[in-house]
Amino acid sequence: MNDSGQTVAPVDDAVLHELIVNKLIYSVMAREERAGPRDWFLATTLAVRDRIIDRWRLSNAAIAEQGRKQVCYLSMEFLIGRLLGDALGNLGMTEQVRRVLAGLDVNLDEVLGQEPDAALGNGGLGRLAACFMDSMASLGIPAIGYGIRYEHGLFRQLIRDGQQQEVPEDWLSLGNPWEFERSGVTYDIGFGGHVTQDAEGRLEWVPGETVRAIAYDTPVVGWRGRWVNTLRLWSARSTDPLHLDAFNSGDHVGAQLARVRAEAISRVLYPGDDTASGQELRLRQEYFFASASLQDMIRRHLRLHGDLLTLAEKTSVQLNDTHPAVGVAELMRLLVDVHGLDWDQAWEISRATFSYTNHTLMPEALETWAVSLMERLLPRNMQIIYLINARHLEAARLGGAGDALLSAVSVIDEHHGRRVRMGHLAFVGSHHVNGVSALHTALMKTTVFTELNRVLPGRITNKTNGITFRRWLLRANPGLTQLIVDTIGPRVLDDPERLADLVPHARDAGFQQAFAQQRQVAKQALARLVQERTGVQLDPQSLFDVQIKRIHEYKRQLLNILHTVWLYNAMRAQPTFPWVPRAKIFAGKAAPSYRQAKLIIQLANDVARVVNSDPTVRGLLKVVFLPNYNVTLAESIIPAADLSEQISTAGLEASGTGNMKFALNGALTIGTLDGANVEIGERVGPDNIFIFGLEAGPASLLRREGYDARAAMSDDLDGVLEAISSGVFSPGAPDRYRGLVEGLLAHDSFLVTADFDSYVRAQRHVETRWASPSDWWRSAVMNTANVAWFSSDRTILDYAEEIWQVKAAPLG
Ligand code: GL9
Repeated sequence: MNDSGQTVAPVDDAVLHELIVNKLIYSVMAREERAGPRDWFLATTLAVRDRIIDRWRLSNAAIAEQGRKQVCYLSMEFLIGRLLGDALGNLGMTEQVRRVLAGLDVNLDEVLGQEPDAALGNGGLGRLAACFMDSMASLGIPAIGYGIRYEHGLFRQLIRDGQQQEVPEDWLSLGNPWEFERSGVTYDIGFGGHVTQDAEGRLEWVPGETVRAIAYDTPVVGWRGRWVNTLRLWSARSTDPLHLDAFNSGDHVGAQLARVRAEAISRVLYPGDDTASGQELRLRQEYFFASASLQDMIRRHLRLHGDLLTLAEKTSVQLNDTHPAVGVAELMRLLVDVHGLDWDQAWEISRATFSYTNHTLMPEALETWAVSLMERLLPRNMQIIYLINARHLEAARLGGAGDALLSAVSVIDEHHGRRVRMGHLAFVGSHHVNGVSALHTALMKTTVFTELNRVLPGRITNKTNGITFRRWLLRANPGLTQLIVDTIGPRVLDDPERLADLVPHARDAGFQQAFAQQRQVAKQALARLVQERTGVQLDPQSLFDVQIKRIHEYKRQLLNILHTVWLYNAMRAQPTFPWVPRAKIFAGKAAPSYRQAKLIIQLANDVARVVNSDPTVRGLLKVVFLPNYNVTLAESIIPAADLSEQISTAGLEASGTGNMKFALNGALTIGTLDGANVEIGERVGPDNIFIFGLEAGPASLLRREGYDARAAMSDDLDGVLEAISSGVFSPGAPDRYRGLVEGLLAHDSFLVTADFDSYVRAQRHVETRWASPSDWWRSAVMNTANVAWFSSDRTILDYAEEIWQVKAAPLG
């Protein structure tokens, strides 16, 4: 890759060699002759990290000297994956480090493979936060990502007898060379206790329990090293680690209980998927990181600017979903109770500081907390929420709102046993509220936030998601990147809009062939990986049809499996038909408590076993479920995909971001008009995407009215469901899927059967296109050429201009 245009002073090979070897000797304490790949990973990372630190300090100095406004991105999840490849790529050092390591008889790819995949997130929401961090650093937008340093990230998924098993993930077990423990940056976080009043009538919270938050900082280096931001993750420590009396009197376990309880807060990431867990520990996590982050923000602001009245001019806090929404009450507590501002002033500052991103409309995912729990765990914050709500309702009443409207916009839900609506709290406490795709934002206004939007109009705005091209094209697909650079020049590396220069090449047979050749290379690599991990042999010439994402009913992996069974039935019925050879590739994790999602994983595996071992399909159809989907695996799969499955029930996928990664790498999308698929379709053009199924309006109507699958079912679908429910794929347990099929027929909540025929037709169009390579590859090129807008740099610039009012200005 192009190593020019760097702003970090280059070192020559001999110097770099020495830097790495010195780290090996003095920091890893290994001997060159006996060092293993893990030692080299540590030594290389430490050497590269040193290159980042000077820029990091310059970035921090620039913020202080120029008094620049800073973004605080509050997120429970940062799904960052591996960092070394990112850092090398952004510093333009990949080829140099490869060369230097080769001189030491060490293979860079093997070294990169040593890094654990940091899975501090569940899915799209957490990965978005990671892409945003890369973009903010690349654009030179001063930002701190605030989150939790989970000791255990998302569970590792094993597939045993076709079923998901969860094993704890252990990314820190061998140490983390990226992070800096900041033992001087700590805050005390209270829980429980009571609220007292002093002689002047001032309220004070006396917590019953205190937990200490300790900062761990990771540098986030931007493209060409132009700017370095901080990812600051909080770890929980007990303020009372050992009851020595109890310990000395023999109670060795009891003596540590307080510590265990406190440190549980940052022990493990909740493996929830779009659903609020309703667990007390989860609320403790949310408050813990929101409070620590806001205290840190205030301390920094006072150090740099001396006066909290200017807080909103110098800081913008983005709430990534409602998980940090308790921060709205916490900032008020800090400003009023701790720093002595009067309420109205504090509220004005607070609302000018916060903005909130909504990521889902699924009713079960809208977080609420029982008032009783809040009162017990966060008594002062609960009082503040009441005060915020009282003023908010009073303003609405003065504006003419009647009882029904007041009840709908209240932060307290009085209908389900008194609960705090965290989305409402975030909405009321923010100056902007954004959705993550055009469709999603429109639906926010007509569903969950209809009434709030009426009472507080103009707050809702759209910011369609994006992805960092540096990871998802430049690093994940170096072959295709090189082809693009050779064709339209290296400027595209800095300016994704240049991708449009590929349009004239879309019809060029030579270019199409070169494009297809890169896909072939990626497919061969993926086929090797699939063989290693599952034993299934894929034909790299076959159409790689890929669905990778969390397993969820609304994402409709089931629809894809039904099509797989349809193909299987059809191939057996017409063995001589010229079928398009296809590999159906699935990967994804199910929330451990989500039974239906786990059953869908089992069905995919059962179908795979039967289809792959049936000689009558002659290898024309293969099915694989790749275990333990994560960011690293996605980087291998996406460049190898021909077809991208984005088939959620319309209206239910807020945006999707995998859809953008596939299109960027030239896969064609088969999808519903849902989330960002709509905007992808607008950009690549209707001829270069396969759209099917009910649209959001009719789908929601049908879901409300109830869909009678049995009455409307085609013979094709009937045959598919019959095969599954009669045990064709589970001969040892013929009833395994009877309930699943009966459920579909009784109440098809996600309209799987309703969209089935339309989906099968769209899949036929896919095959027709595939059968004509020049048409297929023209469409593929048109995808890559037309999705520049989905760069997260564009998304972040939109946030910066409209919501945060911060300037992008990298170091010179
Ligand atoms: C999600 C939406 O479901 C996605 O459609 C969206 O692309 C991302 C990012 O905006 O946010 N909301 C959500 O709760 N998750 C999303 O992926 N879930 C997980 O991250 C598991």
